[in-house]
Amino acid sequence: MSRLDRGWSSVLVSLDELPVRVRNIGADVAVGDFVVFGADEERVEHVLDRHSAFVRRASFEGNRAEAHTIAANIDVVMLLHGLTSPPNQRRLERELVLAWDSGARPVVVLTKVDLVDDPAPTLAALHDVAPGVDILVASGITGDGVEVLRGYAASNATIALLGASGVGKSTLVNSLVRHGRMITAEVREGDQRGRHTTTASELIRLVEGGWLIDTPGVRAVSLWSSGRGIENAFADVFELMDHCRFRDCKHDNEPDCAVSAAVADGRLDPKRLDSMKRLVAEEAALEAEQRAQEKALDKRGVRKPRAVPGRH
Ligand SMILES: Nc1nc2c(ncn2[C@@H]2O[C@H](COP(=O)(O)OP(=O)(O)OP(=O)(O)O)[C@@H](O)[C@H]2O)c(=O)[nH]1
Ligand SMILES: [Mg+2]
Ligand SMILES: [Zn+2]
Repeated sequence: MSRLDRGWSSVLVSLDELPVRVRNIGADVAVGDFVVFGADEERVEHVLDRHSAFVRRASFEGNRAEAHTIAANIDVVMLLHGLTSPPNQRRLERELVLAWDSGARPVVVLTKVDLVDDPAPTLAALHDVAPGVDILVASGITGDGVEVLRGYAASNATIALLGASGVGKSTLVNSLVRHGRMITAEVREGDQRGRHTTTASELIRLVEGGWLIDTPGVRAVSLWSSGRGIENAFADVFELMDHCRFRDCKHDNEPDCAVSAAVADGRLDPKRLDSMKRLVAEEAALEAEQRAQEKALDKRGVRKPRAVPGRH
């Protein structure tokens, strides 16, 4: 599935033909999905199991917890942050939880390196909240760092580019494919906010092999699936937790708490600990909501499968 518009899926049948447009009434499809459609090319009939998927909680529709799959069957998730804005550690932490839960490999890309004198302070700030994750700098305008990014598509991998509106996702896609295909637009002077230029996710082929998925900028990244995302995204804190005296330590005032000790001597930012606790609580609340919803559906006898992506 190469592009998703309201009610319609564009499906690539072969590399030399234009995509076929089919209706996706009732089908839960996302860009990157492999789908089966009827002989009459009318509608998507079946979506094949995904090996990975980047799923967030959809913007609140009433009170229901709904999943929104941004991209499916991806190998690498590139989380883009612009160097022209102050580093947003809290946003990156959230994105990393979702990225680890997607089953794909997360990579952080700091864009617009041509516009700053020294990317080092931002790099350092984000490095602290991204243990075990590559952080790269690039410019979609000058092409700096783009060759390194292209390397992540080796062996025909699929890369999804995610990030707030205006960070330069489409500009980077254009630079990676070497021809200006995606439409881009200038950010607002004062606050660097984008204008939500890209409105549909789209799959684009790299001539040397591999695929890119450009996505519309999202403002909010709310948690959805709960696998080992938090554990991976906060691997540094979990490592400390192994050394607390009590297994059920809350890291508040307990004696021999390795986490509090790390906060006290400056090895762990207390804001990062708070942030992790908030995400754990958000995940617990979501799980409770999902359970309640499933129960309600069971009662009415219409059980809807939960969109939890498969893991490697
Ligand atoms: N100087 C410079 N400008 C950039 C770079 N990347 C993006 N821009 C500019 O930033 C603006 C926004 O870029 P887009 O590529 O449209 O951003 P986007 O992330 O696709 O935004 P949405 O589609 O709205 O989500 C455009 O004016 C780009 O020219 C970069 O590396 N260097
Ligand atoms: Mg765009
Ligand atoms: Zn503790």
